[in-house]
Amino acid sequence: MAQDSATPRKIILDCDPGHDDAVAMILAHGSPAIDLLAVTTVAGNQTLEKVTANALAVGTIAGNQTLEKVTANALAVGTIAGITGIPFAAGCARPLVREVETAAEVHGDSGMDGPQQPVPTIELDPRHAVDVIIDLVMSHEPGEITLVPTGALTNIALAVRKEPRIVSRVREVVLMGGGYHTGNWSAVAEFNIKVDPEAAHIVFNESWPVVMVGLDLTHQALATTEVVQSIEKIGTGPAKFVRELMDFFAQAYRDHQGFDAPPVHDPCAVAYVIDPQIVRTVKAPVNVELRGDLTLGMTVTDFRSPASEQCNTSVAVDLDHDGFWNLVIDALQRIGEVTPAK
Ligand code: PIR
Ligand code: CA
Repeated sequence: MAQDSATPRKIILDCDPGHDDAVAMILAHGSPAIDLLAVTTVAGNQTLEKVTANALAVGTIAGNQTLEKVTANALAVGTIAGITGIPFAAGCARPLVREVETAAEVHGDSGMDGPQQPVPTIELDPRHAVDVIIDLVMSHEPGEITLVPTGALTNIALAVRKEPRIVSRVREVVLMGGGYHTGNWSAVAEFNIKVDPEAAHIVFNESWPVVMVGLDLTHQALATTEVVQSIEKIGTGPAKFVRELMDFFAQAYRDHQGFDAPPVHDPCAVAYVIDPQIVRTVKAPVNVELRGDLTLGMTVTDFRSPASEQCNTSVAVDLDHDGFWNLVIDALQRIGEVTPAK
């Protein structure tokens, strides 16, 4: 039912690739349950320039060329199907109020260190990401488009301020960010929210449905040795690329966060859109702390009593680990080997 390709869910992926953003792009591209309308980028894991280049590179790999072929310069660059025919647009280069903060120790100098990156064959759309988001939402029927932000919420917040009518037209906002239990950028705040808390505040306080796929959930999405082996077995260029991303991410998470296996955050938000059975959620009010000395960017979640009818926020609590990774593996299998340009 959830994999019904007859009615794929239309999404806009707003990201900051990022190892796990890259996997989110690949899952969205390869899943028959998703119709990826656009990829937009926002500064976060690295500068806007770097994450945008990474988005183009991932689009190229997943859709057009194997990493090996590009690396070896054996074949001419092709421009065939894959993540083509959709806009890739760059958005905000810095948060609304605060200075840019990147996560270079986890994602490396390029923002996506590890695998060798191909020369992108995808061209950047000349429009600003905020305008691409607004144009797409306004030109589709109400309830058709789901926004999936996997970076700071700067672009989404600006889109709302520029064109408030998007709020009632967006089906839901399924974001990777926050958490109700623990942080990763402070004791209580998660990176995507902490780097632009004002933007997050705007997004959580609009009346659209918001699903917070936070660290409570994504720390269950571990790329274990078995997972990495199954990805390796696929044997294609894109699978090798993901495997190499996971190797770097694993090392970074071992060195800097004390994790045995890395949590692959961002595709969890896409997985929820594909099949909500894989990501169990609970309705609860969430608000973003903007003033605390110790708690800036905390997504304060109120579990005291059952949420009211008007509550527009829900939080992800339980992941079906195997179901999740099967979606990623299935997407990679469907993408298959990448054929050279004719
Ligand atoms: C930031 C990230 C991941 C790990 C650290 N330590 C910092 C990025 C991921 O891309 C994800 O979207 C989110 N931000 C997890 O905090
Ligand atoms: Ca991200």
